[in-house]
Amino acid sequence: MRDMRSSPLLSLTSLAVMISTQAISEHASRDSCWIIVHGKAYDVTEFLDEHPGGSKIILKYAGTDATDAYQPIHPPNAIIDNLPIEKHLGTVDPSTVQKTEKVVSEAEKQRQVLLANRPPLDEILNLHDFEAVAKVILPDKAWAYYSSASDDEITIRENRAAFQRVWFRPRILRDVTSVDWSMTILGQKSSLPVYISATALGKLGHPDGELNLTRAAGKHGVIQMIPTLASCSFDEIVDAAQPNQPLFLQLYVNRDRNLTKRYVQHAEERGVKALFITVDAPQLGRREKDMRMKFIGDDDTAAAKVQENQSNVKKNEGVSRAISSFIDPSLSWKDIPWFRSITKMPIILKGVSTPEDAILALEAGVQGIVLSNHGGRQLDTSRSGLENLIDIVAALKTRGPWPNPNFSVFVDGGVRRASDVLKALALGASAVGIGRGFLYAFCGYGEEGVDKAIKIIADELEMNMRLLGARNLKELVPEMVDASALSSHVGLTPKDNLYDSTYQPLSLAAFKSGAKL
Ligand SMILES: Cc1cc2nc3c(=O)[nH]c(=O)nc-3n(C[C@H](O)[C@H](O)[C@H](O)COP(=O)(O)O)c2cc1C
Ligand SMILES: *[C@@H]1O[C@H](CO)[C@@H](O)[C@H](O)[C@H]1NC(C)=O
Ligand SMILES: *[C@@H]1O[C@H](CO)[C@@H](O)[C@H](O)[C@H]1NC(C)=O
Ligand SMILES: *[C@@H]1O[C@H](CO)[C@@H](O)[C@H](O)[C@H]1NC(C)=O
Ligand SMILES: CC(=O)N[C@H]1CO[C@H](CO)[C@@H](O)[C@@H]1O
Repeated sequence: MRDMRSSPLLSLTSLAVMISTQAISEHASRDSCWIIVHGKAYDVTEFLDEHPGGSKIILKYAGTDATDAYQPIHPPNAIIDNLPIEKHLGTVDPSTVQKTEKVVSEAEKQRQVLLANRPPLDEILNLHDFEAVAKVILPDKAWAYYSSASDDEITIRENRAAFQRVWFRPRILRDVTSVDWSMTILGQKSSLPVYISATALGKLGHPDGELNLTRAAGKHGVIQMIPTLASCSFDEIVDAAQPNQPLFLQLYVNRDRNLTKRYVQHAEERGVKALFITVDAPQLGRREKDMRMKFIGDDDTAAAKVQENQSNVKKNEGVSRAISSFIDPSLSWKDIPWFRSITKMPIILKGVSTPEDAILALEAGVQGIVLSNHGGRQLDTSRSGLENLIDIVAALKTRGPWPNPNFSVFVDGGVRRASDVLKALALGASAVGIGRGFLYAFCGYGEEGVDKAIKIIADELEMNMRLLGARNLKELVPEMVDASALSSHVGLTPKDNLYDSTYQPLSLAAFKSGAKL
């Protein structure tokens, strides 16, 4: 059967077939499991155990339409690309589809009310405000996936705290009437010394997914890094961009290098300007808020009509793990020459933490590195990118001219204020990435939210550069900051009230409701 996978004839026949919902509903068991996605029927029986998210979630929709559950966490083509063609059963006969009223849960109704009553945009004064709104209006699963970090979430909090261990040493009387923060990132014009870092699964938080991020970025001359695991397809995102709008691509490397090669070369053909290979995620971190949410969600599967054999079921492990099993943990320095052979795009390694690896990257001939701990989502208690910047810049200075026009050093993690950006630049960063700040902006307010986030950063940059006495980014020098406390992991930092009020503490395993002591 398997060799029929590529038969175009079969593909044409199966598309022409019309199947009634009645016929599909008869395949609602582990032995024969059909589902509907985007109006097409698929036989997923043999795929059940291969599904990265486990079989249970598919079985919940056995014999029925799974589109609503599928859509936010899979690129549109995932099922088409992953199932052999003989499992593509055909098109669902529309005349057999019952137009049922969707049952809206109480929680969802309440969420809609809160969404309608969110603060007007002109009352949003900073990036923390977007986060506070997102925390209230996002479905629980989306908030858990976005806000979570690994293990005890020490690193995500350290990412913020590190900025507060760096203090300014402002210069005065420099005629700061006009200040200018425009620059280029990897040769591309950028209106801010900030780019939008890749965050997966935009549709969990907003029905338009990543697209309004792309539009706002285009409007304001900001560069967006497209995630491999975007909810919208790569081409949808590129189509939403303006002609010549620079875009970067974040890459998770697939075990099947032919797929990786095709993906990278397609991106290059479509004009993507740089390839950021994520190197800190051979396996995704355990993000316990996300994992717990999955367990809570599983309660409604009790109602699922299909009984699972529990000993067969892999434990569901949250959205993160569900989507990431294709990532190749064997990725190594030996692969870098291969990447350089398949693309002319600049290659940047995202997720470097040590001077040793920074030097290896330089020697491997890549064009830059991102000092990042993946927003605290990977190795917990790893240091912040900002702290690593100090050692890494010192090491790179011993290997040629600094700043090196051919080797960029980016930093991300915990950036919420322009003052954070300026500290990183003063300490030698080429530019800074922001993940959650922009993500939360579009969750709450779509394209306008991202417009506003960009404007907030620009306003803060203007004020802070004036107060710091830097008229342009070249004038941001290490002498403008006191980073002497940065590597001290003891002692007090001032309380970060805004951040702390949106930070959701982890919780422990919960007893079943109704349990009596
Ligand atoms: C919800 C979410 C999803 C992310 N997905 C990816 C991803 O798919 N690939 C990747 O390289 N980094 C990913 N990141 C990490 C970001 O690119 C970036 O390193 C991080 O968000 C920076 O920290 P910040 O959120 O505090 O700005 C993700 C981060 C978040 C919050
Ligand atoms: C990858 O492509 C090469 C050449 O096109 C082919 O020989 C090889 O079998 C392919 N590998 C996989 C895993 O498909
Ligand atoms: C459940 O699966 C286990 C392991 O595959 C098997 O030994 C057992 O017989 C199954 N139980 C039922 C009720 O199907
Ligand atoms: C940067 O690359 C160019 C072109 O390869 C080279 O001529 C130049 O010397 C390099 N500069 C540094 C500082 O390495
Ligand atoms: C919420 C939001 O801003 N959505 C917008 C996304 O972009 C499309 C097209 O520009 C708009 O129609 C939506 O309103």
